[in-house]
Amino acid sequence: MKLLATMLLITGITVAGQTPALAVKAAPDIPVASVQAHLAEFQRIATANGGNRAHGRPGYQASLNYVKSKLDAAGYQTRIQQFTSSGATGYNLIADWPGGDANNVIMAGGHLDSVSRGPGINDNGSGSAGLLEVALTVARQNVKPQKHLRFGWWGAEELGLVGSTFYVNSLSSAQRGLIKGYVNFDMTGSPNPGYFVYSASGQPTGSKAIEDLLEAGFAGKSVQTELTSVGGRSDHAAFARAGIPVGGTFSGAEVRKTAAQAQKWGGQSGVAFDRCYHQACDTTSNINATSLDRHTDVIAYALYSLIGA
Ligand code: DPN
Ligand code: CA
Ligand code: ZN
Repeated sequence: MKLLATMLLITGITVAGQTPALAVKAAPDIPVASVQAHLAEFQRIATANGGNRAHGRPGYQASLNYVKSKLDAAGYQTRIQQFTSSGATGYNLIADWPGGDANNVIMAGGHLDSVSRGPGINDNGSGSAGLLEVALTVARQNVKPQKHLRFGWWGAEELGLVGSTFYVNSLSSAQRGLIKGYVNFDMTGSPNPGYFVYSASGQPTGSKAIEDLLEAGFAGKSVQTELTSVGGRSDHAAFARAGIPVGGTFSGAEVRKTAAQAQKWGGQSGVAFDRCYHQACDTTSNINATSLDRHTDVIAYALYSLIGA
């Protein structure tokens, strides 16, 4: 009885009397307050460092230190990768969760830099904070995945996908071949939000399996989605060019919400999904908490499924 209770605890399955065949962990519901706490820290960092977290500026370095220290304390193997862009040193943060099949790697990532005009809390504090909280949840639950899980926080995306491209170029073709999927999260808390999934057909190696999985994650929360063709506008493009299957979610940027979209998702039609896109007003006030919560839960859902948690 004691052994059975322990087993049920470990597997997270609570149905009494049923012995699970596999130790499958249900995808966690990430508390949005935990994600918002990371955003508050990014905002504090920007405010203390000239109002931004941009490549080559002290606010970027402070953001990197914040994310890295959280991951280190949680048991991740972290690594900072340096590169040079526009005469300044840039940094990627790579974090590996120990364990899983090293020949089957699943990656999730987003860019950590802001533009120099503002603090970049939606673009892309939102994706960065969501990825961080999902990573910390994996650690807290001591997930033992089948596949190997790796996260990336990219530098200098706003200068043209510089950090993610540098990372992909640093891999041998054999190493690239081990990465079975890359999921990108860039802008997830837009104030007039949409629930977009990257269209697999909009990428050289867009993954229909990842597209379906992300759609299923939203459907499980009764949120309708639309496919969007994000092309080369974020870091997934660096992975797609290297032949790695990619996907992602997005809550919208400068494009205006249509009447049909406002009908479906609420919010204001004829207004940009993010009116503060690349502006000084991209602060913690520029975040829709419901969007941040839903997109982050879908990040967790997709990753737990992809790694075989
Ligand atoms: N990465 C942002 C940018 O290029 O400014 C915003 C963005 C993300 C746009 C995802 C499209 C898709
Ligand atoms: Ca949640
Ligand atoms: Zn941007």
